[in-house]
Amino acid sequence: MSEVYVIGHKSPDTDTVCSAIVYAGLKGYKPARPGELNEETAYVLDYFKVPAPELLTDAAGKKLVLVDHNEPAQVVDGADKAEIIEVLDHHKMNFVCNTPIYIHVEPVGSTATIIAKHHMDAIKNNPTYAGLLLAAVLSDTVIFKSPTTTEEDKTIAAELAKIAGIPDVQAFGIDVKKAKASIKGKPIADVIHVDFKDYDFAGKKVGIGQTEVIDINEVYERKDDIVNYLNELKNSKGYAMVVFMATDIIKEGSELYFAGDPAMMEKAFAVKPEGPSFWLQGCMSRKKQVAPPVEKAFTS
Ligand SMILES: [Mn+2]
Repeated sequence: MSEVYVIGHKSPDTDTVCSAIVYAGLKGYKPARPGELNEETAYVLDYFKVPAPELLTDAAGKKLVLVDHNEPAQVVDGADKAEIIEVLDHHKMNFVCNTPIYIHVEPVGSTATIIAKHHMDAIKNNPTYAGLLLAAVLSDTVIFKSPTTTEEDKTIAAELAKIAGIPDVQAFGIDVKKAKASIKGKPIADVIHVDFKDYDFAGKKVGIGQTEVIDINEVYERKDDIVNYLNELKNSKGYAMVVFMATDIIKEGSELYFAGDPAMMEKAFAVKPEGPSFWLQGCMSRKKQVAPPVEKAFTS
């Protein structure tokens, strides 16, 4: 049998990378990533002394397990010429397959939660896997502050922390988040693309990026750069709309920058934008609070 790669979404994040590593380890497959690690994930892998998965930018001819995504626009290049044998995810389904395959989706805060829940017996004896999965749960749920968080995420995180020997889950979560929660000195293109997802909403290409910061003022200082870049991206890459969420994890809200028709944003969020951005208190989750209303605005 040819080798099976377990791979997460483009602009890989901690959940996508750690889930790929652990699931591949449990199944005897090979972990891979479709792009560069972000600083947070690099911090986590370094913390647990785990090497980065192999970089795979063309999956043509490979057998794949997709973790933490299923939107075709987010899948590694070449996947249309690959054989996808399984999908393990916690996002809404936008996936069509012409043969029966294993699909496992649960509405929980991270893919890591699903893996931990169903493989706890094996993870019990592996503090490194437990630590990687714990970091992924904390990352995706923004230390349980995101509205995507479920009771199951919290219970499983507590169990993983015990196995990994991490006494203070909150403090560990803040260390993980801090690793990339600043945009100081970074090129705006990098800030926007480090966590950027493409969607197809009723045939329209929409991109939504997100960054998390400890202090939103460092974002406000670079407002003009952000707005110019979003407009340039929209016009050069054929987007109908580009949105950038700058999420303040302490204030628990996001400044939403956009390039596109303001009427669409008004339709989506019931806020009349008075410029190229607006603040949404309580908005932390692209998956739950931004992508669905934008999709609805485009389809209704
Ligand atoms: Mn995830």
